[in-house]
Amino acid sequence: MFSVDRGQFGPNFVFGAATAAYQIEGGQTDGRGPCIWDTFAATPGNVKNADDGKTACDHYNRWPEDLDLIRDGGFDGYRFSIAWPRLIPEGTGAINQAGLDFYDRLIDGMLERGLKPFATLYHWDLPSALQDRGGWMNRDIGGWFADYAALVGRHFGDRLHATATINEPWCVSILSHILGIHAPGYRDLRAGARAMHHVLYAHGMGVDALRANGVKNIGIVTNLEKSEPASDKEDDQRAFDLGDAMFNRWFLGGVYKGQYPEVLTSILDQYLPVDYQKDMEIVSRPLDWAGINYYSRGLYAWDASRPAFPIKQVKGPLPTNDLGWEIYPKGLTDLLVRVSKEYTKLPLYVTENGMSEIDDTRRVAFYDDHLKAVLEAQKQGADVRGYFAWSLLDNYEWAEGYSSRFGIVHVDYASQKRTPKGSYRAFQGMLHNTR
Ligand code: IFM
Repeated sequence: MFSVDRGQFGPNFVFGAATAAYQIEGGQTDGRGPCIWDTFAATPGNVKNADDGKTACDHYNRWPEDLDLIRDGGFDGYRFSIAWPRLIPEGTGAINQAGLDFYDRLIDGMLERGLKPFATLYHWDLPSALQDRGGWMNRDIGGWFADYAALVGRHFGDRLHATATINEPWCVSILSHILGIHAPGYRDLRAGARAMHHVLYAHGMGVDALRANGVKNIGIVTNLEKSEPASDKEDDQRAFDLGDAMFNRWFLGGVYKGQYPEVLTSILDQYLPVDYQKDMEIVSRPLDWAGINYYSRGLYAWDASRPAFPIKQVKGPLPTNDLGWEIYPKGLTDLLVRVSKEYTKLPLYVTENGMSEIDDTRRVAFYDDHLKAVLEAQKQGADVRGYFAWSLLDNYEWAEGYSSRFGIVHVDYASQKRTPKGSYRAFQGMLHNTR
């Protein structure tokens, strides 16, 4: 049971559950093209147990059961992503009718069940053919993404309640091109700097293409971290400033102010695309809502042994989830308030929040504490309009494979049986009969 009541969040507050295509769909048939996660996962050492998304939760076939679970949980909305390589197998050019048909069924299935579709266009499954052409390092991705967004807009736009261009541009760029942890697995500053700009440029191009095709209610989903200094020492304060710029201010500043933080451009200038400044108007196209994914905080200390970025993240003293991420509900309040004070007055949605954990009683407490943190943010003036649990199902947790379980519904991967956990029941208890 949660200690909060849905009435406290306001009359039109949207409660939802979230997933992403590669993490749950499987169904790599019917003309879907390969994506960067297929080969990244096939490369030894990249993913725990060499797990891949070939079958995942078989949502491609079992979607009616999954939508029933969302409806029966009392949720108002479903945040899902569309797989670019399912619609356009080579990333550009020929369209896969079976892909359009799948998302037609899925979106109509949501509407039939009274669920609001919150679509995300890009949740990391870049068509491999585009990676061959440089992927996020190539400025042409602005046009490729705009063409894909136009197709989504034309075909599905009038049935979508809300549309996000990109999920977590920090992951798309820094985690995947500088830290090498996600596909395509680069550890290269030039690759990273290019991806950091192109992902936001493509976002802006996508916004224009969606709007030109009549889509309303457009946003982007940034993953934010509550960055803090590891100590009061001046060096750690400087480390925090740089860490916060990398994680938060680059993306928030770009999208909502058309400006990147100087502390970072001064380091990355030599690697950023020439004349990137000319794109900033596109990067900061007006939006209709702002999505924020929140999981943890980051503690930063100075580390002189790393000349380009003299910072490191250190472990903090707070309880953690089973991936070692500190649990810090106050961070969610602080970030929501910060975004609404410093960046945008748009309606805010917590588009992901959740916990990797086997012991579900800890997950119930996690959700309860974070829901209270949302109420506190509202009290402090943040215009928060929705909250999505990550995730509906246990699923493919990227480099962690299937060993990490974020679901409020347990998935037995051998039988594909879904079993609601206590956390699902807690949401159901709070939401039941109130839609
Ligand atoms: O599973 C991911 C999701 O794809 C994006 N946001 C964070 C989640 C947990 O790591």
